[in-house]
Amino acid sequence: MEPVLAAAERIRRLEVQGARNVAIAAIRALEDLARGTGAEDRDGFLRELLEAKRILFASRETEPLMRNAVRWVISQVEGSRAEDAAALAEAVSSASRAFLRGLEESWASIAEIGARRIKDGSVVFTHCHSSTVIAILKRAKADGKRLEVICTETRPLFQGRLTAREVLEAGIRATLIVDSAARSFINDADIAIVGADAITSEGNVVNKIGTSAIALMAREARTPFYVASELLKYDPATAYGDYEAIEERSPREVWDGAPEGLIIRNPAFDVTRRDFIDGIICEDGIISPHSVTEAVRRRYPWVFELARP
Ligand code: RUB
Repeated sequence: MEPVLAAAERIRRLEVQGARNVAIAAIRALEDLARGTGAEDRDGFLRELLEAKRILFASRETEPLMRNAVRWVISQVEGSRAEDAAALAEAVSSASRAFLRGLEESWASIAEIGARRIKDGSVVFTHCHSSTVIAILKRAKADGKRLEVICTETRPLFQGRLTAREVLEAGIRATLIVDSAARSFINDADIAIVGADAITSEGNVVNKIGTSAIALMAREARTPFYVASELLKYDPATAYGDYEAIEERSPREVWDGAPEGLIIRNPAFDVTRRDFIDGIICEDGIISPHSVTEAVRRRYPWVFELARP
């Protein structure tokens, strides 16, 4: 279980960050596990995969893309006729490759569609670090648009600095602000685009803490607010009645050495209601949050089947 435990630890410690990178790391861990498996038969191998699934699911709780990915890879192996370890490992590997290819294609489509929504000369506001948003910004630049980016620093772990660095490296002018300055700068933006960790069956979006306040401010300032997300960030458990769990992280991330007895709360994510989202930029195009369940049902029906309680 070594590669899986190591990947789960890197995910927990945020050495791997962002929903898409988390899902990719989890898939790669399954491949490594399969390649070095000590299992002697199919049952033993499948037991190992299920244990890996348990460990990966527990690493960060608000990551449905990772859960959908792991469920799908395991379902492909369960559906294969492979019996010996080498054939089973090959089944994991080919399912993983297929999944990652699909993810890559979705990512490229989202970049292309999102870039079209950015008008020449625009100022784009973003929050936290989303590899999907960065892909849109780079694509807009490659398409010849002149643009600049305002990014929040994103307390407590400053993922906004990563965004600022990547935007600058892409040759795009970037301004970094403290989170509490968002209202002062949202008027300067022509469009706000953020990523997503989870999309619920009602079309609400879970993303880095602070996102919902930015959506409210954007509405008040009449700045269009978009979410860039693969449809596979949809959490089918929410369609079956569950609430999306919001990860709460260590208080030490907020204040290491705080006075004894002080209560510090550190939720990693919050929920932005669909009414404040102008559109979800996904591989199907720009869709209304209201239609997200139907879009997922059409394109990825297995998402619901594999998560059935
Ligand atoms: C990252 C975050 C990102 C989404 C989307 O939070 O909220 O906006 O994960 O990222 P954390 P991507 O740093 O806590 O993981 O578009 O890369 O999937």
